[in-house]
Amino acid sequence: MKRIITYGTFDLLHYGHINLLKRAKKLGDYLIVGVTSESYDIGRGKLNVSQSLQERIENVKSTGLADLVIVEEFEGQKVSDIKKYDVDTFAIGSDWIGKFDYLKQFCEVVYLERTKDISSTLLRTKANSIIKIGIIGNGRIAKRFIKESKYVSGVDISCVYGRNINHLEEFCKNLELNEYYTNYDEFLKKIDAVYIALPHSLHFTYAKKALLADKHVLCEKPITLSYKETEELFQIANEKKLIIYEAIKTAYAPCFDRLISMAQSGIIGEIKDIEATFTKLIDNKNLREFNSSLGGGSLTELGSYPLLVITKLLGTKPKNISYITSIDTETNVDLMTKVFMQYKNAFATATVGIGIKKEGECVISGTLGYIIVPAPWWKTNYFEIRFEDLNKTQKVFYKFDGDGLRYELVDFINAINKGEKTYKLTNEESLFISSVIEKFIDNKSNNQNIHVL
Ligand code: C2G
Repeated sequence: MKRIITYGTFDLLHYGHINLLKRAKKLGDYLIVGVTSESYDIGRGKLNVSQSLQERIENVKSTGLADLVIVEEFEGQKVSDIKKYDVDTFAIGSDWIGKFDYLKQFCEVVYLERTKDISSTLLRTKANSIIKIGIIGNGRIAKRFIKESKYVSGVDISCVYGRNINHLEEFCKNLELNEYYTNYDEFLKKIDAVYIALPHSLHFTYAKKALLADKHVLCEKPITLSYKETEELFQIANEKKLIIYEAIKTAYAPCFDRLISMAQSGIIGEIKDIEATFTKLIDNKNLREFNSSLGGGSLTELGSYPLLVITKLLGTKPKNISYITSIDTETNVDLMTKVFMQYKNAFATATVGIGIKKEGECVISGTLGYIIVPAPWWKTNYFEIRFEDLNKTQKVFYKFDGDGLRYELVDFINAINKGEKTYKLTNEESLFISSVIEKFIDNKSNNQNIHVL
């Protein structure tokens, strides 16, 4: 008798899962299905699983395809299961290609082609339906986003929109997407929501069109380069009762949320100063980041992160904002920029650079002590709360899984499905960030109120 084993979460069981189980079953005579436990899913960074273990086991049993259902509790269990059940073949979807090659020393390993563009009609009527997301843009961040989406239950990345057919074809092939579109209206008809991963200067046009077509929008940061444009998008979304989120990944990360809560708890006293730095050297001047007509430059590229921590803790109404910048004569983009903000009772400095390198830390100073978040603080997973008496130092760790894009995606789909409004990045905060960036762009082009190094 040939024994096959496969594993999965099997949340909101859909055709993709059933197809997989059917084909796994056909590989042999006896099919064992491992269903992941809640704690195992949390441990491997899979978020937003909406059904309980019991319900998911029932899902699998209801297919009638499994001869035995077991629970997967820990990393490494696959090896012991294969030995214990004398398994001949381990089967899993092609989204895991290569990942389980290490099992080849114990049994045959088969990757079965994943079902593209799963049908969600079965689930539409349920409270937690699967949200079909279309990707706009086929660059680096779009790729990362698709990979991260595999760790979020309840989303289906259905298709991609772009302009260059060759690039789109390759993108779909590499990322196992079914469809691409070069016609935006056709693309919009296929989906519930869009993820916009285009150069900054194009965000507004595509986001507005998507909202007007009744689609929810998750837009890479900065959402737009102007206060008015950001405001218009929020207004349309509000009138149409749609969700629009600015994808500043840090804002949605669990450890960053803790950092903000602890800083606000009074543990370091009154917050008087924030210094946050993010530099990322980009050596290829042909890239978007060095193209000023596409909105390139240090502040547009990276400013959202330090401005996020500043606005979360000090608010949206500084009395004064000034800028110091170093401009690249060749491309006219800012290689490094410092934004100084003076609030009623506090100061803040945001430092960003794509052509000058600096330690990327964040320090929040108060009347009783300070919090230091070491680089890369924007992928927050650790911070220290320090006082005059070093013995009182507190160290806080909390994991930041993968590239962190999964967190914003979870909040986004929860907002769509459950109407949960996020406090993690409010419209007011996004508007403030847009206005600080816009003011810099205006000052830079008028050569006013700006110190050039
Ligand atoms: N699957 C598929 N087509 C889809 C969606 C999923 O073929 N459209 C497959 C997956 O590749 C996997 C199985 O269905 O083989 C279960 O998918 P999930 O519930 O998403 O579980 P997953 O996170 O892939 O678990 O130990 C757990 C396993 O490593 C994988």
